[in-house]
Parts: sequence; structure tokens; C-alpha cells
Amino acid sequence: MAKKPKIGMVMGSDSDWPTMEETAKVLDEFGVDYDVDVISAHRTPDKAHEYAVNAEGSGYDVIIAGAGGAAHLAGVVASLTTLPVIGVPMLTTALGGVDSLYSTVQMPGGVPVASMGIGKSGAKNAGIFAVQILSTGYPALKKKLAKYKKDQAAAVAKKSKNLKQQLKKKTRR
Ligand code: RP5
Repeated sequence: MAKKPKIGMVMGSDSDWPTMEETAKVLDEFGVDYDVDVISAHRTPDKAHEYAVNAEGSGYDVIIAGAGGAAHLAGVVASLTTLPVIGVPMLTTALGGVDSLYSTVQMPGGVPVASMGIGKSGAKNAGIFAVQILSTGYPALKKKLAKYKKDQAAAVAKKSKNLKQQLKKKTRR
């Protein structure tokens, strides 16, 4: 039987979970397996190294790494594995997440990290992007992605209709 795809989800602190939960929700929706770990590039550097060099052996196809501030986790993991690494920059109180974004996205040539946007929408997109990477080898996920887009467009059309109706009522008053 073919191996089931699996995502390695790692974050710098448990304080990142309320954001990274958005990734988990997407993966749950698509029925993709994942593990969650809290590992800090700075507070537990040896663990970060161990996680990255063993990522393939752990059965992961894609790594999603969320971190905030001096957000080096995704980059450190990417430096030690050939698996694709998606970075999620946390929204920070001190600098609004720009610190996390720059730390995640400004990788030196040769060591790519696919950085998403700051915060919850970035975390959600990390889940979708990971599924898109997996879908090249798993046709069932491709089908689910097509349905996801269709449902999303239908939801927007519904919102547009509702808003138009609300505005119509308002002008009648
Ligand atoms: C980063 O430091 C973590 O990814 C987190 O976003 C940030 C703050 O961590 P805590 O002080 O909340 O544990 O490494």
C-alpha cells in the first residue's frame, strides 16, 4: 500500500499554537495526517537540529514551521533537510510581525523557505499550500482542492448576495 502523506508541524513556542491551529484546521479538513512539536531554534537548538535531520525518517513529506520575533526556526530546519519547508511568521506585539516575516522570508540563496503571510491567514495558507504540494503525488487531494476552491467561491457569492440585500433594505427605510 502507498505511504500516507504526513506533515511535520513545528513551532517555536506553545504561544504560537492559537495561530498554528489554523494550519491544523485545514489539514483536518483535508484529512491529512500531521504531528505537532514545540521546538525552538534558540532555546532548544540541539532539538531543532535533531528534528530537521530526522524529518524524512519521521515520514514527513512537508514541514510547516511557525515562529515569531527572531524567527529562525523554518530557516534552520530548511538548512538541514531537502524536504520543502513552509514558514509561518507570527504576529508580534513589539513589531507587528514584520520581524517574524523578515526573519522567515529573507533566506540566503540556496536555502529556500516558502514564507506565508503574517499570522492566522498565513497559517491557514500554510495548510493549503502543503496540501497543494502533496496533491502533485496524491490525486485524491487534487480533487479535494478543486472542491475547496469551488466552495470558497460559492461562499463569497453568498456573502455578496446577503450584503446587497442588507443594503437594499437600508435604502428602503
Ligand atoms: C519564538 O518566540 C516563538 O516562536 C514565539 O513566537 C516567540 C515568543 O515565545 P514565548 O516567549 O511566548 O515562549 O521563538
